[in-house]
Amino acid sequence: MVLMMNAIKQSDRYQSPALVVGLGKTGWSVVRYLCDQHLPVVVTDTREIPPFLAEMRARYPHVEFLPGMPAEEYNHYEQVIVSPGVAAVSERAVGDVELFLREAKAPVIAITGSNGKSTVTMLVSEMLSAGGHQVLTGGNIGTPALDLLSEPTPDFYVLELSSFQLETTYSLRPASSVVLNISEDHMDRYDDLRDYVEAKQRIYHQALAVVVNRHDELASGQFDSDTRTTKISFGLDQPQEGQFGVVEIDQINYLACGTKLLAPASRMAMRGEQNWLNILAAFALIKIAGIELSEEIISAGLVYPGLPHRCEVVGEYKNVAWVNDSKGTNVGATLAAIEGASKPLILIAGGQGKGADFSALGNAIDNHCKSVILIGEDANKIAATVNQQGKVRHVSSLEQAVELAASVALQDDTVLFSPACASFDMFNSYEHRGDRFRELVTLMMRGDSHVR
Ligand code: UMA
Ligand code: ADP
Repeated sequence: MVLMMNAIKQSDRYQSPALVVGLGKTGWSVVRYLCDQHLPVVVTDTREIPPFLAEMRARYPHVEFLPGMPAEEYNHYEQVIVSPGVAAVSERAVGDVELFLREAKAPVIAITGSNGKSTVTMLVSEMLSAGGHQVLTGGNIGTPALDLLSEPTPDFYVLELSSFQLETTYSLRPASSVVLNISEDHMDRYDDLRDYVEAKQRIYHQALAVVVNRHDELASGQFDSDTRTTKISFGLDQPQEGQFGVVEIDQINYLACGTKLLAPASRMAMRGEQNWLNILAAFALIKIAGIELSEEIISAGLVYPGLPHRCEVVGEYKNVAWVNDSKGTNVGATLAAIEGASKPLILIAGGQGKGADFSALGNAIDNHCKSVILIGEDANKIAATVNQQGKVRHVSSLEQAVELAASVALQDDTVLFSPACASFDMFNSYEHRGDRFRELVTLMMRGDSHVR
């Protein structure tokens, strides 16, 4: 122990410390990674008491914590490692994913897009595992990438990457990568949609092989015309040879690669055409990474039930279906959920809008919803985009929203909770929000008229 302390002191003396900005999940993984190599670290956060401060103080009491450091001071440090939630602060800043990639020894399959990232990440992981490959999964999905380095080297790393993480990543050379789709998100962080798309497109820059959505020009970008990189496309139409798509025969839709039928789409446990796209993208990522699509791999994708909070049926009561889509945190996700839901539809939406344009949501409410119950900070912004104002109801809590939905729902209706907004005005996270919705629906089904 004394020897180890000396080692820290010695390296402290000879190396200037790295600055870690943000002490959430990512910052804490970076601190552990650097401290466990006895590298000197200084940590800052805008909050006086960030989420992992107590853990850090207990485990690494020597690490200096300097809350509220002004961004101008970051440049005093040679190495600046920023959390994804920190908007670009210094040319020199890198993210945790960059540190991970400098050390990772296995091929990486990298997934981004506005919606479907976590679902496709899980599909690829489950399918590769079913095919007998060792897989480690992380990134934006929740396990910080650096934590994967403490496990034995797998056959593949499967990484979900957000636009924020891609902004500060330079060494990514994925075996295969995809931008699943683009719709407006995080407009409070980017100057315009082009900036957001540019960040997403970084996943393609040095990729060995790419998968593109052939019906989403913003997502596929330069790779629509680029012939230098190995490329496979996916879409819901009939695919050309070697591409993934849907073939209709005798009114049955088959997931297909070229003319080869892989399985009827109805065999998928996950519902909705958005999930046909997701599984096709996952097939393409695996194939282009050099793995044959065996029966085991295909079956694992078909039976995958989906993650909680993504169009998850949480109750059937008096012939009304209650669907939790709390992960619908942008307009694109909620549009897909509305499209895929059984009608007649009562929508519960609202929260923090992140600067989004809600007009497409307003149209969808006019055309597909029997009523909409709005909650949260940006409820009025959503309401303003609906032409048929008679459909709009405002309430001040999720509890009231569930109570009102229960009182107006008729047999065969669906109540869809898909906020199209972030949760932070009323909840800690989208999981917290979705768990509360599930709990309220369960209470309501038990016969409690007062869902509170
Ligand atoms: N902070 C600052 N200065 C800032 C901004 C934040 O000091 O300017 C501090 C906060 O006070 C807080 C800490 O940074 O203490 C939080 O850091 P963070 O917001 O980067 O969050 P982490 O806990 O590190 O989680 C991040 C991702 N969060 C974001 O990108 C906002 C998680 O994705 C991810 O799972 C995790 O790393 C592991 O990789 C969440 C997310 O919402 C699910 N992602 C967005 C999305 O999916 O739309 C991109
Ligand atoms: P992400 O990780 O990109 O947020 P998720 O798989 O967690 O994606 O799903 C987030 C939301 O997007 C959910 O509301 C889900 O129903 C919806 N969704 C999933 N796949 C797609 C898709 N391909 N296109 C549009 N929306 C989708």
